[in-house]
Amino acid sequence: MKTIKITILSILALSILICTSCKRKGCTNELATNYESKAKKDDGTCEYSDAGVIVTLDHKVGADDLVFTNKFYYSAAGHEYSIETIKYVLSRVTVNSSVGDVEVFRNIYVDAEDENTLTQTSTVEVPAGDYTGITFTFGLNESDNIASVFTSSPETNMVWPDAMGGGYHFMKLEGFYDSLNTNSTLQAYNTHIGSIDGMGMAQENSWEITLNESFTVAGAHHVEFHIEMDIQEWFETPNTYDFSSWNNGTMMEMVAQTQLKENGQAGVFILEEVAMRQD
Ligand SMILES: [Cu+2]
Repeated sequence: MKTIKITILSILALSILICTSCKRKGCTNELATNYESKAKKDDGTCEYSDAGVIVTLDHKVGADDLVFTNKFYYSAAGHEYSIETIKYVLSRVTVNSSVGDVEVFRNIYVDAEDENTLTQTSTVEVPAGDYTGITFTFGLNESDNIASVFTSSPETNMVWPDAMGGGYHFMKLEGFYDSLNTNSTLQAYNTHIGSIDGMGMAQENSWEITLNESFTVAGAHHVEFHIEMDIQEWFETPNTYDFSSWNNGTMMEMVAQTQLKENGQAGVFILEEVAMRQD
């Protein structure tokens, strides 16, 4: 009787042992840092490494691709216009999550004509986890908009006159438009935006933009944000911006600055995609 009992017990013990080893638990996600190739059942212990951040900037004009100089676009005000230059500054680029935001860039300088500025790689990594989107400032906020923020060219070429408050242009968007009144003669437009504080005028012209999209960083080597600027939107919504309403420049035209600011806050920037890269 005793022998039978022992036999039953050892069979039981053996089967438990076999069962445990055949259903070994552990992390079953190959992208995790603690992936266990022999694990059959995931026990929720997977851990992931931090991911680098890449921001790419894409420029469109309505439905069209941006082509410099040789292409004319139609503005909502009825002008044909070309684009010769588009340079701008974004700052305090921050990836958002419910457990804490991570600033990945303090400043980004973009020249749409310079390929090197269209892909920006951060030195900061974001921890694995769930995220809700990305926030950045168009231009430089009041405390950041100081002379020492940029120290070398081409960024320093964005300098804003001291008499108008100093700091930097937030954007230079320039080209030519047809003059509806004088017919075929092309006129230059200089859409320059920056914060104004001087010559009897004051207006803060930087603003924060949040682009929401839920994503999870888990096992990606890089998380890549594809941000698009729709240049047409600077001139369209909610204000129909008319190049011919201003003289050569807009820097001292408060109404122009306000129209551009309101349009910029509306729909100029779009988050096209958040892509996870394994490389
Ligand atoms: Cu200017």
